[in-house]
Amino acid sequence: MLLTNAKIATMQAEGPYGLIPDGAIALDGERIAWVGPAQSVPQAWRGGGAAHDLGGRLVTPGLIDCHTHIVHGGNRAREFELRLQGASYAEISRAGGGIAATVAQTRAAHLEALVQSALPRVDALIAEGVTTLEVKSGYGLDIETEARMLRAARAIGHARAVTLRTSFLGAHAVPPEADGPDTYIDEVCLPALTAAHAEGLVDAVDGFCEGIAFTPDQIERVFTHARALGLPVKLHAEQLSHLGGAQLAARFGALSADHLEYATEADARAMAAAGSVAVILPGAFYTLRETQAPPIAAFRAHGVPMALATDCNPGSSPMTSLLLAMNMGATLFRLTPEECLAGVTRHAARALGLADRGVIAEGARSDLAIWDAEHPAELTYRIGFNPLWKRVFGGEL
Ligand code: DI6
Ligand code: FE
Repeated sequence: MLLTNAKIATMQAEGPYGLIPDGAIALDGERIAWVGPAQSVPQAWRGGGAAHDLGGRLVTPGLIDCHTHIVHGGNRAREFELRLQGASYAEISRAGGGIAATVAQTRAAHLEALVQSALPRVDALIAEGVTTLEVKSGYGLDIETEARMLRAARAIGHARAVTLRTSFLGAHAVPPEADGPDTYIDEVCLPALTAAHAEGLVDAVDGFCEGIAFTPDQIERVFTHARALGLPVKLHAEQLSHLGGAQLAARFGALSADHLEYATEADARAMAAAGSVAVILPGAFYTLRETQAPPIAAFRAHGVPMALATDCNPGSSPMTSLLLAMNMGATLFRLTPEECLAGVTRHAARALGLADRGVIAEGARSDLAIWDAEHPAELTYRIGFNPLWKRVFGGEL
């Protein structure tokens, strides 16, 4: 398939957006065979059967939402009301609400219910050009429900034209029945990880390092186990306070550290040295009405790649729009529109350890988003408007 008459934001590192103003893309099934200026299309691809004139439309890599909790039972609209009346996220969590409330609803949902309730949210992301989606467990907090969440995630990957990547997040919260965090880690979380991994359900291991969740020492035990199983790690770090999670993640060569509102310059330096991506989650910052912004300037100065994601979850970020996350990244954190687009393409791929996507380049996966837009900055600039025309997933328009 040859796509012609396209404005292409390749997102290759050279030049703004790696832009080709009048370009063409040759797709050989699941892989991109060639991309370049219209006048240089290789002879073999000229005059072939399946040419599509895109009418000058904008083409970007398929978008990647690299941090979601999109599989979960129920919702927390009632807590949203309580927070508007003044209760804080941490207070609600200490009173047994918050993550624990979603755990109860997730445990009560069978596999098919988890899949069916997640699909409309997944479809909202797909409608915005998402072709790769990460999904975490972490609302089961027992061996069976953690596995069921991940099975639901895998089922979604089979039900829709989207690549699904899973992260095991057993260290998300201490469940109400547990005899303290240490016992929970040793007797539930680590065995749950072993079991889920044995079933082929785990692509990466995540944790929540926070006062209302787990200490760096406890997370380190989870990471050590992940390493023994040969699984990459990532971490919710420095979201509500600074506990040292970002540097712990860096020490383990983490794919990413996520949230990072309270991260420091030293954290940025450690993450740069480790090659860990900073995953910025403006939906949670916005929903929790945080005032401390992540240290974007330090990430920039130290060359830490920044990704952007929805953090779609029923508590701190009930958001199913990656385009809105891009707009928030720019307006709340002063990311440039180019950084926002790199954050949902090239850098998001890296946050998932995927080297074959996130750019339009020879050999990369044929995952594309085609937009009714003239310039890539439009994707970040608009609020609540979806200019997607079509997606290409694995070479299929
Ligand atoms: N940080 C978050 O923002 C979400 N999880 C996490 O570790 C919140 C999850 C929730 O409130 O249900
Ligand atoms: Fe999260």
